[in-house]
Amino acid sequence: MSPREQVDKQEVYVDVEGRTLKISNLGKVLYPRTGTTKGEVLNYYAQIAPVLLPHLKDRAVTRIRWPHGVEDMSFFEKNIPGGTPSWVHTVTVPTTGSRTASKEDGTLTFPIVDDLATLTWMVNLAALELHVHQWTVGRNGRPRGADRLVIDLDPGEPAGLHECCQVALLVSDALEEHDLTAKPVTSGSKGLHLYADLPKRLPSDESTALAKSVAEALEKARPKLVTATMTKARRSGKVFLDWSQNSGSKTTISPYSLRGKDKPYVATPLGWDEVEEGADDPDALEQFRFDEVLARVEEYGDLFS
Ligand SMILES: [Mn+2]
Repeated sequence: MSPREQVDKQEVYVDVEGRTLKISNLGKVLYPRTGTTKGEVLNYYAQIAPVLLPHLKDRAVTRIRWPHGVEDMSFFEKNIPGGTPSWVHTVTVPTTGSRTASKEDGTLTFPIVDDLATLTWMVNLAALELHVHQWTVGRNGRPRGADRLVIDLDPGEPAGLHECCQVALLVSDALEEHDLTAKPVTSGSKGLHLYADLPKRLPSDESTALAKSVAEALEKARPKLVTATMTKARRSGKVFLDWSQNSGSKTTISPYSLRGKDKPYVATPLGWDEVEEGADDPDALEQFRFDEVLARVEEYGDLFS
């Protein structure tokens, strides 16, 4: 979809793995600060798909859409939108407790992004951010337990990525005591996410409890650097360990998803050597833009695999 005459048209039809998709407004600028167009966003997702799709596999996806670009309004979307093609795979789950935005029958129907056609269809709707649950969907189409744990490291100013790296090393050691190996990913926003594959699936309330106990133990051990409490006022200069994203109703930005920030930053898997450098040197690590992430994958492969 690169030829200029196509870019200038409002709508083009593209064939993606045998599906015909109508793609619109390729020239529309979605990131005004960098002039990044919807065509470039679609191109990023097409190029990153080989490493992104395995991490979206079998997971219900919540999207954040910016129809008029990142300087305009955005909205969260859980249910599949009207006009969803019949070939898009979905999972329907009951809405319980804190789950909101339910349909009248008390369920939510999420899309599952398991191929390039579904990814392209979704990104064409200006779904810049793809957020996934930590539980997966089984072959029978029903939700299973969580297969991984996530801890979200959110820095409270003036803390930043540097402090997140220091705390990530502590969290990694703490998880190792539970025989869990942490994998670091920049959030594409201010912080860092740590994931650990679970040796056996856990109900979401159990993985949440495990993450909470790790966070609270670290808060106790390093109270000047770490907080496990949501309250913003208590975060100043510290790193908040958000354990709550393991909840069955919550989602975290997927590795390799773009963010709807002022620049096209991406949630980027890191090597632990990079985290160590980031912990030593405040200037060593910054959030990565999409072009940098494509170059990293070219060079290192998928650091999250
Ligand atoms: Mn966060």
